[in-house]
Amino acid sequence: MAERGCFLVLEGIDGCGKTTQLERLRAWLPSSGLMPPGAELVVTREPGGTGLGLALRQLLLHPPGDAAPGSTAELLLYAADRAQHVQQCIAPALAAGHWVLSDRFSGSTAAYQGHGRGLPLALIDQLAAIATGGLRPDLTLLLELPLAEALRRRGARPADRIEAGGDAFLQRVCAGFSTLAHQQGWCRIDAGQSLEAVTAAIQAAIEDALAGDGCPLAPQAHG
Ligand code: T5A
Repeated sequence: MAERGCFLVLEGIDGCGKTTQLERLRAWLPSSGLMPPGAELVVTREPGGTGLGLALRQLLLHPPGDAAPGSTAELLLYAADRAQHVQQCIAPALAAGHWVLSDRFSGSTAAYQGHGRGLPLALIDQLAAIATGGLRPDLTLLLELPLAEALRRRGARPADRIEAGGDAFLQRVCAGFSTLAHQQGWCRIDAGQSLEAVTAAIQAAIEDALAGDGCPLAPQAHG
């Protein structure tokens, strides 16, 4: 049986550069010498890593007419997306020895619905345990960027429903991410540097985390 693969997650406020860095990791990781022979890299995201998830993503970010969810329904829809994502995509890939790199995971729910919307973090942890079946990332990398710079990078692109929550909401999310990183031992990356410097910092963090005994990496609290 193949050794379980490694599960890596990028987190951060909208516009911090996750998608850009994910593509750079997609190109770098398979040739980095870190992955065992035969292991493939599965690159995915939340919400929307499955067929069901794509439909939920549309409802969450671009709901039609009066279909916008309230905060509790929003929490449950993100949890449903994650449950399907873990069951259909992440867990089978890891079990087959492949590596999974996800743009967001449970940490986003704690930051946006917990710290941002003010829903109880203990409830969110319980829901995460149900949705993930206890699966945790081996390494969570937080791309930290001040909100003002994230908004500047978004530029004229229209805000989705979550981004439209306003600056105070997004500021709570930013602060929440930093608190979670501290509490849960995530790796913090200064995303305000140049693209190349951020990429180098991420690669060094992954190499450091893998140094020694390889994957699974040192266990972290719920990520
Ligand atoms: N959400 C998600 C929840 O509320 N709860 C949850 O549980 C989950 C899972 C998903 C939304 O759902 C919320 C959070 C989100 O609001 P999304 O469409 O998946 O949203 O997108 P975001 O994660 O918001 O991603 P974005 O595309 O908006 O931002 P990224 O991916 O962080 O940033 P990126 O790479 O697109 O870069 C943004 C711009 O900055 C430039 C890029 O070229 C681009 O123009 N850039 C840099 N510029 C200068 N220097 C650098 N170092 C740069 N890096 C990137």
